[in-house]
Amino acid sequence: MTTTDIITVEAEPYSFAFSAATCALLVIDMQRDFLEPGGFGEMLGNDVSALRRTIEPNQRLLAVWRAKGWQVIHTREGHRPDLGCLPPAKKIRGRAPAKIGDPGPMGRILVRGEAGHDIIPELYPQAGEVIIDKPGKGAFYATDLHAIMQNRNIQQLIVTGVTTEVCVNTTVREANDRGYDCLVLQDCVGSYFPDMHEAGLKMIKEQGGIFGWVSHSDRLLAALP
Ligand code: TIU
Repeated sequence: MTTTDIITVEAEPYSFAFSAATCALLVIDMQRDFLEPGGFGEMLGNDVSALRRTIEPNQRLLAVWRAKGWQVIHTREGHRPDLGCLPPAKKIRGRAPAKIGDPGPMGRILVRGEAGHDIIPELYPQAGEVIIDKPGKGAFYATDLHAIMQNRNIQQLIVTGVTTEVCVNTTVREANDRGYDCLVLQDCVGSYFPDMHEAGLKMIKEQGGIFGWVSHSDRLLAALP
């Protein structure tokens, strides 16, 4: 097998084909503030166990991907310490008592450099893996992700992370409009809300895969050489 050989994964609405040379694993926002008890997500009243079920399958996939030497990109949602990249509209949205930039249980909420903003230890990036710090829900908006993908000739993304209907969906839509193919792994993405998770996956794969493909990490792993 060479990295240019085509790998075909069973997926919906039909099989997804990629070559390892032009594909990256994109792990979205697996941050302590979203996944850990005591973080921002839980402070807002959410059940973090719904997200934590994605940790194990992501670990399994990452281990295989890394062993093959294939490309990995991580993202983190958050803002500069001076909050210069935080739109006032985003700060006040939701009328929550604790806002982005305020002190939280793991440092200032969703501020770069704070403990809660960082990626959970179970999926911590390794040397050589790209980390994209993004101020929005989508990983392309106001980041250099598109440039990095162009420079590395990445044309397809295997997408995992949280949350299915927010940052995963926004990123897949942004990628689709830039001409990239995305395969979303249903067991490796999660939402605080089961119905939103299901709807988020459906929106991607309906209408002939209008934004991309949906599969399961078991199917992807079974397809790998
Ligand atoms: N990463 C991500 O999805 N950020 C969010 O704010 N998600 C919510 O579900 N709120």
